[in-house]
Amino acid sequence: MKNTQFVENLHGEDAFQGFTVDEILYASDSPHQHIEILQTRRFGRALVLDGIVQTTEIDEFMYHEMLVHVPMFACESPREVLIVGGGDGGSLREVLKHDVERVDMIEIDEEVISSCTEHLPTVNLAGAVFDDPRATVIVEDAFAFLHREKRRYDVIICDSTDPIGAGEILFSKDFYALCAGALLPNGALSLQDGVVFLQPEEPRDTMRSLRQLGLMARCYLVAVPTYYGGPMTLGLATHSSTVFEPALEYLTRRFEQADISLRHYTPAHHLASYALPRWIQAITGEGNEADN
Ligand code: AG3
Repeated sequence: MKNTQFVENLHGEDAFQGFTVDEILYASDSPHQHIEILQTRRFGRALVLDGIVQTTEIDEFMYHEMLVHVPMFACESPREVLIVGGGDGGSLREVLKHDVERVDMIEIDEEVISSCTEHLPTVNLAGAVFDDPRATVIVEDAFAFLHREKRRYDVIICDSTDPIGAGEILFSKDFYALCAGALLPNGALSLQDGVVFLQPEEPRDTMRSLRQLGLMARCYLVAVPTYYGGPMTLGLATHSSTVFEPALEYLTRRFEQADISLRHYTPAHHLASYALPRWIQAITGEGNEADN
């Protein structure tokens, strides 16, 4: 490979994606991971953690809008929100478009926040999202935070890396149990669950754990060019059947009242993203919510 090309190794040697890189804007070993921010030729700037592409400027809105607005619009009036991870600030930016009172963002790696503030300003509005008076940024392991804090939330958004290294614990049943305990009765939890064709164990195991904890849980789909290998599964879990199955009229009313400007999410697409192809249903156990 020419050294102007970045190749992601998430799925081993057999299948991979890459970008032409015009400039390495940032490269550093933090106490938690290797952080790179690359100027790519076609995808804008890219955040890469331990060699795995997390987000790119050109398509981050697709991922962040679906991860955030699906749980936010499914709930009647979310006021208190928790973001787990999300150090680039993209999820926080989307949450703050809503009329929320408080957003706690628990990111383990301070250096992701500082490097993205400097080198990924389009994602976090040059760091302005972190300074919003409604936002509290806490640099801590989310597992330890949830274990200690007794605060409960309307919406919990797990904007995590893949279940490798520091991110692995965020896919454990013990972590989901802490999330379930921190979720208000009419609240919603969303999480990223990998590219289902190449990482089928992620949605399979996550759905099983969430349902074993007594939550209603489903996957919904988003196709983001940056995440190689077909659609990504996002997960949605709740204690409330109205949050689980919102009507189109309800979502449309919520969306119109919120009056926010989006590029990807629509109420109709929200519900469409729930409709899974048969092979993905077989992985996630859709239609079999009591499955253990
Ligand atoms: N977090 C999800 C990145 C997943 C990449 N993995 C993959 N392609 N399976 C993104 C963080 C953006 N805020």
